[in-house]
Amino acid sequence: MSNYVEMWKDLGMDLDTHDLLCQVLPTAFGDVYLSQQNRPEGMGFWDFVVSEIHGIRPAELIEAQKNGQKVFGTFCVYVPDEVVIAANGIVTGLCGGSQFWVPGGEKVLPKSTCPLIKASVGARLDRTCPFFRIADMYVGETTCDGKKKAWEILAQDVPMYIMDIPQMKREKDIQKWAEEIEAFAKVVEDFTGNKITVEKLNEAIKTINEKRKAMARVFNATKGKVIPISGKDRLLMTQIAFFDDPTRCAQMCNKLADELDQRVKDGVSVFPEGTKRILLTGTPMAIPNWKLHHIIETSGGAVVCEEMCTGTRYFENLVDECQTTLEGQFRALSERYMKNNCACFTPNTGRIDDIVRLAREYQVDGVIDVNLKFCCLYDTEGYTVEKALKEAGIPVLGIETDYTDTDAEQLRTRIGAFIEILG
Ligand code: BJ8
Repeated sequence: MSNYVEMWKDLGMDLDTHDLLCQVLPTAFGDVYLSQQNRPEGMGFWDFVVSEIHGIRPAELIEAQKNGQKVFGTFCVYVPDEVVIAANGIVTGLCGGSQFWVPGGEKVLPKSTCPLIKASVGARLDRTCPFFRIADMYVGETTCDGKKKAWEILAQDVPMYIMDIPQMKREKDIQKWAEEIEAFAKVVEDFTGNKITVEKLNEAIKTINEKRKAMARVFNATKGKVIPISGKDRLLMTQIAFFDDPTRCAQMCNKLADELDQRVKDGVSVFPEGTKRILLTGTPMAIPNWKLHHIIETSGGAVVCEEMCTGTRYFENLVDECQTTLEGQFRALSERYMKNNCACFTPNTGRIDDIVRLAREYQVDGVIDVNLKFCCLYDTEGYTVEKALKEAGIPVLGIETDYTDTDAEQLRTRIGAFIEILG
């Protein structure tokens, strides 16, 4: 990584501890990513971003702050980026995906909290993540209990706004979410000092729709027999999409998708024929959580799609661009975001339908339903997911894991055995 020490010092980071993280990341990335053969050239952009992960984008954000822009840190795909962008703000994802941050979270949270929450809180409290230091405001949501309580801790030293998400999807819930989005828009206007107009919001809606379409193109490339990109590479693209500038993200994804389309035409696959096609479903995989993809793709499988928030839930469904009033736009945003299917909703039949649909669209041989330890929502929903898949005649394996490597060998054995029986 280039020299960003002065910037990290100014951000009040714990440099000694942060150095330890900077030392392990390149090796982990080399082992998991650079060891792959015949990667698309377009992945060079994402490799570069990872090599500068705590430098290049944070430096851009700080520059933007100097020019008067505000940075909003978010933790969930229900928070509408469009509203922030319409007020000339910037959104950055903040979810932690490394075991490195978990002990810091465990200092204040019960050990029986999901690793995603522990890592996110640890990254903030240990002062080892520049994105947490840079964000002017955090935006939480009332999805799961662990997050709700974590917000109270994070709110102690950063302005925190919490969106109250409905737990069902009736008409009145969709209307309620539209009202929550409107209330959030007012907070964003006050915080940035910028008015959200119909024109600005429409422009922001189009920007994020373009990003969604570009990401969808990359995913579409793995629907056929030829698999031109590994699941690991596609996951990296998705993980970084949460941090990057949305217009640049769309450009880079489109460029990658062009290359993948050409590869498909030329019959260039990154996996040998007969590799088993896997759909992953479950809890999100925040950067740098590459554990499961790596195990699957070095055990005779290829992850061709993720029904996850770090997957299809992030980009499927567009926001209607034809609304001419703010009220109509807030409603259109609500309708799109409420099509997301998080396990915090009840009933959540939309997610079950999505999984079966995606399994067919991506012609998978089997589904792996993954749960982050202590996420009781996805764990419980696993029962319905597995039942539906069995009824549809699609093989399924349910697993639970965390960010440590202690279960890696056991997972390798179970996943290897599952892949063995497919087809
Ligand atoms: S929309 S999945 S990003 S809430 S894994 S922290 S649910 S205990 S991350 Fe999520 Fe939004 Fe839902 Fe997606 Fe809680 Fe479960 Fe942990 Fe989770």
